[in-house]
Amino acid sequence: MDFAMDPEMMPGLAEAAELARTARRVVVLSGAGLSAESGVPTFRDAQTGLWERYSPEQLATEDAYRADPELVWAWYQWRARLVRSCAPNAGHHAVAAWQRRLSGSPGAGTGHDAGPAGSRGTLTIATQNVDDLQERAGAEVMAHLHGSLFDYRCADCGEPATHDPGTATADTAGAGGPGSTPDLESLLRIAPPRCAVCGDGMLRPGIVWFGEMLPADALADTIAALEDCDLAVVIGTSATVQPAASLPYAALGAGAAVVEVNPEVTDFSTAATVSLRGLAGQVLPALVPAYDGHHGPFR
Ligand code: BV8
Ligand code: ZN
Repeated sequence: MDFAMDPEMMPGLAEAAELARTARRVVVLSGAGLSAESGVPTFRDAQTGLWERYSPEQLATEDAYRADPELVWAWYQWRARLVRSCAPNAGHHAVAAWQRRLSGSPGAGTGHDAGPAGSRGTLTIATQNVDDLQERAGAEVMAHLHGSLFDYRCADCGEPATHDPGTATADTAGAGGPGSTPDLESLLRIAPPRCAVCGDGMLRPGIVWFGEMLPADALADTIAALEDCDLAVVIGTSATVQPAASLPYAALGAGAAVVEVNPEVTDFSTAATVSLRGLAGQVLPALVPAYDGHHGPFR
């Protein structure tokens, strides 16, 4: 078993890799840390550029949107454009490859790593992340528990809407801050488009704000998957925001093993079966089982 990382280097890695090799019903629960190595700031990382002066917790609420829709709308447009300028990292690709290998999908490739025709298991992804990097790495994501930067709806009639946030511009280059040019300041306020259905409402991002319920189906499907899995992998979340932070316990309660991947200790670390102190982009490629080409188990 060749690791990019030496198992001796990281306590628990060999145990976690063995759990990954034999697991057939895997659930991945991911947080902002999975996208950190792609350059997407985690929710609590200091805001950069023009946005340094604002606290994300204050902006990510309906009250903030109602009080200053142009500011909140501009913040989400900035974040969407920033995500557009980032690429999936090795962690996203490892999860996507694992999903393909377990499902035996043609995308698993035809060579050494190909899975046999037909499914040998499942890997279900539920994420707290509002970016689309896991999809852009080729994976199927069952649930975006906190919504997506690329979904929109009318704040009044609720009708879904399409909107293109555009691509990276000067404001996403981290420019701005004191003495920034006046046009960058104007990027702090952008009027949300009007709803094409009711004509009155403004568009809002399809994001779950603090104080808002998570999408009921997404939450129920995630809990059901966790209660049925034999392994859950919790990647890059500080386990502070509820109810998402309680989800890993559903897997533990159902008797599954739970592996945590985080460079920091979290409130969940002591409950995890194995807690790996490392970066997603380094640890996950070492966890994903390499298929040995026969119809037997993963090597
Ligand atoms: C709700 C979208 C109530 C916004 C987000 C108990 C039960 C229910 C609710 C509550 C409760 N207690 C408190 C609440 C209220 C609140 C809450 O949890 N507050 C917290 C602050 C205490 N919860 C809510 O409001 C939720 N709603 O419950 O509704 C209700 C009930 C009944 C009826 C009506 C309403 C809604 C919560 C969703 C909020 N929206 N996101 C946006 O993005 O703009 S949450 C947002 O913050 C993220 O999605 C993420 O989930 C969360 C944390 O963000 P981060 O800290 O950045 O990310 P993360 O936690 O993932 O931390 C980064 C981690 O990565 C770190 O651990 C770091 O070490 C690690 N890392 C860094 N680099 C790497 C890495 N790991 C691996 N590799 C690396 N390279
Ligand atoms: Zn409307």
